[in-house]
Amino acid sequence: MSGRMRWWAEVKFGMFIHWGLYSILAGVWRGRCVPGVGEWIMRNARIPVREYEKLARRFNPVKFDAEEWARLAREAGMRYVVFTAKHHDGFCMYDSEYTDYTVVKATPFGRDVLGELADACRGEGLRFGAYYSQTLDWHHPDGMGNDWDYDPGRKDFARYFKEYAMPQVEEILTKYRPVAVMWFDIGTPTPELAREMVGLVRRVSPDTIISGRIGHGLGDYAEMGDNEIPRGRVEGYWEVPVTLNDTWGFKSYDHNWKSPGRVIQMLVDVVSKGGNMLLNVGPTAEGVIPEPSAEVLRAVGGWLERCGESVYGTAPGPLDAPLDAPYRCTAKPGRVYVHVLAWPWDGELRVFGARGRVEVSRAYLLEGERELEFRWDGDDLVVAVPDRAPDPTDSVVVLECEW
Ligand code: FHN
Repeated sequence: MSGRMRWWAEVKFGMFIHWGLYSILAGVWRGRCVPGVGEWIMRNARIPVREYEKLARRFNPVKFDAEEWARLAREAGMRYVVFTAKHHDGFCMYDSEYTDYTVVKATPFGRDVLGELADACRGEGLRFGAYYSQTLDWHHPDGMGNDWDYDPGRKDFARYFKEYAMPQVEEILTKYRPVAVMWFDIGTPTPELAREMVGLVRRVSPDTIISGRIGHGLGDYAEMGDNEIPRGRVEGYWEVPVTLNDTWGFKSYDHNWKSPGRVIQMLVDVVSKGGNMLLNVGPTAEGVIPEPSAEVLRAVGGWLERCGESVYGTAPGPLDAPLDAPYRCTAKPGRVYVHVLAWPWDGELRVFGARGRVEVSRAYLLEGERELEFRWDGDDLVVAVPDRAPDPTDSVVVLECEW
């Protein structure tokens, strides 16, 4: 295992934060609800740069409290945070010397949001990472993606990349060090440019992990598609970014929150297949993480507090659950954790195809350590379980075993 990946492979669960000027619009432009994710509103409504820029004068998130956000992440059982330093709209949520289009210089708020958050996260024992949109920049005349203000034929993307994006990434890495992850997105148009960016990150901050969306296979881990959990186990390091509702940036009318149970089951599913889950929150323009998100996160944290041993520092282990099985498995040396996501009505938990893969010496419920009888039936291990699920979302049965 490469040294810089060690912590990342252990922690499993992180917080993604999408926050920027788009949170002011919250999905509405000129009285019209704009379909699509909130942070894409500039592009989806074709808002001219000169109009969109004016939002900066209205950005005054008086309720922003970096420590509260970091505490929430910790209480949720998350172990790292990735924050949008610059998203596709080009607005910098940190103090950049390469543009005035920043939260520090262009808003009445005038505070270095990223800096405050980085400090707060570290104070809570969390690793801090920065998201940086290296390819799409709808504000910069040479950035990619804005064809409503700028003529794509006249853009010099390589100039933008080398003279703006790379220096900004260098400044983030040095000014806010240590940056645990540089979370690039979308991919980079050419392998040459991607390689230059990777070289820069390695030179300036060798321990920083580079997300797979730098492209061309050059990242430290693979990034799955948004909300795309693979069907089965995937070898190597990987992560899936997940929304709590149907947007990354705040939308005032998106109330389609996932339940805590759903989030826990998704997390366990991801971890059982060898990945990390980066769960998003989209704070409001006032600087508040919407209460429904916070409630879900606290409930997930409560479960992790009790059952975290079956998640953190685990690996997929010797048993793969069939796709439609009502359980998922994680493992540590000497133990397999069977996460029962739908409790058997007949008192028998059947672990398929376990024979020959594990030598079980003991079975018990993780919470309360209640001993459970077990027997073999053909290739399956059958564990006698109580009538009622100890936890309706995920009751963990521990198998002490050789594997
Ligand atoms: O276009 C972005 C999107 O706004 C958001 O940041 C997600 C998060 O994974 N990444 C891109 C789409 O994949």
